[in-house]
Amino acid sequence: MLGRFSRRHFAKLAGFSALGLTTSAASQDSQPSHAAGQQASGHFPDGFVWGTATSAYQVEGAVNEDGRGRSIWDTFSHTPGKIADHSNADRANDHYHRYKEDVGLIKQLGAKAYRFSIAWPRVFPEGTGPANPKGLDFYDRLLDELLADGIEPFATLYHWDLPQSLQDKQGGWQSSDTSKAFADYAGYVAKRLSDRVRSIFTVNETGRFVNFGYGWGIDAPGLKLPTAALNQVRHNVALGHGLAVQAIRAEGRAGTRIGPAENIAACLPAVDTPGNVRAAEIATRELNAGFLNVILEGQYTPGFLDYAGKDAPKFTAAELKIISSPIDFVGLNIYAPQFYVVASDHAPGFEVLPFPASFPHMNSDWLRIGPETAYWVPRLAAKVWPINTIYISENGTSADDKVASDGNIYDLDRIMYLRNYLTQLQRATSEGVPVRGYFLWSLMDNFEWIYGFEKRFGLYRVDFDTLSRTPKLSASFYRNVIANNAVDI
Ligand code: BGP
Repeated sequence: MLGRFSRRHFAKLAGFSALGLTTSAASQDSQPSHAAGQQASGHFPDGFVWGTATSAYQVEGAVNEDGRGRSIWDTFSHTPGKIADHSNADRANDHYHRYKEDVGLIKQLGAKAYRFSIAWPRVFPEGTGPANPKGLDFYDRLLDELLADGIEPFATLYHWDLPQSLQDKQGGWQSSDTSKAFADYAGYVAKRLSDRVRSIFTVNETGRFVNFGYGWGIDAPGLKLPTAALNQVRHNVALGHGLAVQAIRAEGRAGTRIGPAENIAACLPAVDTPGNVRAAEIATRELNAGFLNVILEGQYTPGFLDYAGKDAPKFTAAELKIISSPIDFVGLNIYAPQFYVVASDHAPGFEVLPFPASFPHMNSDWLRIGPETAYWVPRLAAKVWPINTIYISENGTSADDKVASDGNIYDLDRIMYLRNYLTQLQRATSEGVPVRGYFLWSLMDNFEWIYGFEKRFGLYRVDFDTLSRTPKLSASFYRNVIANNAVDI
């Protein structure tokens, strides 16, 4: 079942995968679009932020401790048939109790930043109403530990673990009351933690959880809503993001930095010509119309609204203003190339090419290998939108990560993947693309949603029986990159 829902279906992301796809011939122009060879040394800019990432439900465990409420992922993972290995994250990595050891793992890498998420149902067990007095205690301890070790915390407020009662009461993100509840939660967290957390990601991967969770029934809450309702869900999430930005500005310390972490629809020129690069810019804007573009431009594109027709989200001008509240950075989760495009004479000016069956992928079927994604996606994003700070908020790969007879884990495929993506990212920074940091997914193997513990993305291998953590070879690779502030090309 799971195979049918690979991220190739991301094409349907904004509900209009067919937008403007014509059969016209690929553009044949042949001028290079930029000067080549500007990146010589493999070095990243001074002050580049090297980090790793995890999320609450995937690592914390302790789901019944200290007053935590239920989340939609507790319900979903306990529903038979939803998780490939029939697991759940009741215990996961037990990070809730082992956070000191885990901060030590970050330190051993030499990483200076850590992206984690806060579990909304720990803070407001029912989503709204009285805060749990113990709800932020764990994060207080975690923050103190990180800061004592000189590691800068980046907190994500919503990495998919919606309080179950909001789903039960009001259909979760189907209601704009959830957008408001999210803002209240965001303001509360900012008030309590922004003395130590200076950078906050609002929402992780709207492009995934809206479609997978509310459209195709693959992720929690497992709904299959019709298009109009799905577009409204996405709009409510965008509204929740905007309201949260305002609440954090109102309640948090001055200078708290805010932005989304989005799995941007990754559009790349199939062949690097000026015409195709322009086509990829158009595609970047149109294929991200439902979330990133409305946040950054303050309007739904005419193409999006035309395509949606009667299924378009209902919105007001005042909401668009809230949604596009100024932000400080954009986080881009970058894994696979999704749309290789060429120029087209037909509106809207790009054509998406089909993937050949032989296109290579990593251990996860959906994770096609396209290192240049790490170059084009930030470059095009910075061209299309007024962004002066980009973080790669996630990048990484699963691998089979077997323990060799000598006890080591020789994850050479992960190293190959990282080396190539980082080389392309360095190419972007050397051309002035404003990428300021990189968070490798993931610090350690964890509960990978519908795949359970079957897919391993960590730099550290976790034995889910003993919960011991062991560095893989890629941990040495990454330590070396961080130490040199350069990729070994
Ligand atoms: C992103 C999520 C992460 C992580 C990663 C791997 O979508 O933000 O939480 O899970 O991708 O993806 P998956 O577990 O679906 O293979």
